[in-house]
Amino acid sequence: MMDKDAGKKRAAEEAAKHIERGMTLGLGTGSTAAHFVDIVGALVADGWDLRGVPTSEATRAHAERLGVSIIEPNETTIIDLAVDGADEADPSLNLIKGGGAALLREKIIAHAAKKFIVIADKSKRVAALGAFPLPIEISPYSWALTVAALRRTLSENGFDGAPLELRAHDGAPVKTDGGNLIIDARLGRIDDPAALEKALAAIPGVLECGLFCAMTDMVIYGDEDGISIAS
Ligand code: ABF
Repeated sequence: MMDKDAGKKRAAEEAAKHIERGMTLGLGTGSTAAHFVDIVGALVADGWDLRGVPTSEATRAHAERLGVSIIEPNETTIIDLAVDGADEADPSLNLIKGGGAALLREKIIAHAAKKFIVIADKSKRVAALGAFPLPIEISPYSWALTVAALRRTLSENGFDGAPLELRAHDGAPVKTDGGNLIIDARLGRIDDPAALEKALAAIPGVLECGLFCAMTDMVIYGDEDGISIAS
């Protein structure tokens, strides 16, 4: 049985080779990205001049505990390198993200970064996206109307009747750091993720979806034997 955490750690260590002194770093969310934040914290403790832009309140708290200086996304327009996890990554480096409900801030930071590197254990490597339910962040103001529009758009894009689930925890809807809701769409296989990403973005009330297309520079997969890099 592969030790997933060892793979995650290896991938984070490989990504850390891209850190240079003075960088502003986009800090991802999830258990894999947490290993990268740990490394950034160790470098800061060693005197490296680094700043972190967190993609979630959880990552902010983790980075602050390690003494990493935090800079807010509305205080900077420069992110030299962003490193984050993913739920799935295909051979074209398209991703599904959002299992951790941080996809809106993650996508803003990933898109703004000069270089965006994804770190993952090898279980995230897929031939095609979609086995992992697609997270879609929607406004709580209009969720019933938005879900109806979502069903129509999915049907028009070949996903008629796809099960949609309002993400909940202990019976209450999950709220993102931004106070929004998450719909998880069980699509099965997404053959044209870029087309679907564009169609979903056109729906008023859909704030973001977990398809990250044509924005990843490198995916570093870790496993018990070492790492493999897709770029
Ligand atoms: C975050 O990390 C999310 O977008 C993604 O769902 C999650 C992956 O979590 P983990 O690294 O714990 O598998 O970036």
